[in-house]
Amino acid sequence: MARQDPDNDKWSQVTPEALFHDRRRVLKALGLLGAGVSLSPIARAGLLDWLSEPDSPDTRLPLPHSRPPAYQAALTPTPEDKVLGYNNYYEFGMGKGDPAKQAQKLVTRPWQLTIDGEVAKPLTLSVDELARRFPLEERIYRLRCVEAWSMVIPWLGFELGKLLALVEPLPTARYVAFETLYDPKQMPGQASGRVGGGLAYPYVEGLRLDEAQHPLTLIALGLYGKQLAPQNGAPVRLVVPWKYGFKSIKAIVRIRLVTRQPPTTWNLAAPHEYGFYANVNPAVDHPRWSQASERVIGPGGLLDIQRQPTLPFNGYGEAVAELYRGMDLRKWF
Ligand SMILES: Nc1nc2c(c(=O)[nH]1)N[C@H]1C(S)=C(S)[C@@H](COP(=O)(O)O)O[C@H]1N2
Ligand SMILES: [Mo]
Repeated sequence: MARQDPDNDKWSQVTPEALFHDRRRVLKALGLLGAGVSLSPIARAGLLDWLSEPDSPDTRLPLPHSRPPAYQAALTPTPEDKVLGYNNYYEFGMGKGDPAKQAQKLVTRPWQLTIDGEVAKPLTLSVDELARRFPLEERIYRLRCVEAWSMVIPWLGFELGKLLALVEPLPTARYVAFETLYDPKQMPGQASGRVGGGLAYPYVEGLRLDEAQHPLTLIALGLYGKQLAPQNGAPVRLVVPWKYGFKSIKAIVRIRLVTRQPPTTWNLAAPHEYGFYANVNPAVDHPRWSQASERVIGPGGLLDIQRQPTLPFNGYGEAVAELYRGMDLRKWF
C-alpha cells in the first residue's frame, strides 16, 4: 500500500489525542502492520516505542524507507533523546533545551515548498507530495556543529539533486538559496532579538549549485525511522554532512536557484567568524576557539565527556574534496 497523504485524506482529521488511543488502527491504515512490509531495525524500534508509549506527546509517524548499504556508516548513532533534546534552533530560543520545549506547537501541516528562480519548471508542492515523489533512504551521517560538538544521526531523506533535476536549472543558475518559514507569531525568536539572538530572520542559507547537486546533500523529512520532530526542523530541512551544522537549514519553505552567491544568516551576523562555505576543517580555527577536536554528544550526562579529533570535511573528504580543487580553504572558510 502506498503512503497516505495527511493533507488530503480522512485520517489527517484525526486529532493527535485520538491518535494515542488507536495507534494500531493508524498503523494498519498506513499499511505498516501488513505482511511484506520491511522496516529497518531502527524504524522497528521507533515503531515499538511509539506503540508502547500511549501517553507520549510525540506524534511523529513512522516513515517507510530503504537502507542503501553505502550509507549505513559504521558509526554509533547518538541516542534519540539527545538528538531530540539538544538542539540549535534560534527561532525557538538560544538554549540547547529551548527548541524541544518551545517548538512543539509549530504547525507543520499542511506545508508548501516552492522551488523557483533560474529554473525552466518552477514548482510548489506539499511535503506529502515530496514524500510520495521521492523514496526515502536512511542515511547515517555525522553532524558537526561549528560550536565543536558532534552527533551521528540516522536521517530519512532523498538527494536534493533529484529535486533540482525536476525543476530543470537554467544555465544562469549557479547557487541555491534556502529560506526558513517566517512567522513571528509561531517562532518567538523572530519576534524578539532577546529570544532569537539578534539574528536577521527568516534564516537563510546557500550552496553552490554543484554542492547542492552532490549525492551526499540531503533533503530530510525524518530521523530515527520517523517524521522530523519540530525541534529538528520539521517538516523539511537540509542536511549537508561535510559542512558545519548551521548550513543545514530547518523548516524550509523556499528553494531558489540564483546567479549570485546568496546571503547566509550566520555570515551576515559575523562575517569574520562564519564563511559562506563553512566546510568542516580542523586546520582552520574559529577566531574564538579551536576546531581541531569535538565533544561527542553521547548517552551519558555532563560527566561523560568524550572528545575526538575533527576530520577534514567531517570525514567526507574522499567524496567532496574535489568540489574545492584549487581553492584556498583558509580564504574560502
Ligand atoms: N532555521 C534554522 N535552521 C538551523 C538553525 C537555526 O537556528 N535556525 N541552527 C543550525 C545549527 S547551528 C545546527 S548545529 C543544526 C542543528 O540541528 P539539530 O538541532 O536537528 O541537531 O541546525 C541548523 N539549522
Ligand atoms: Mo551549529
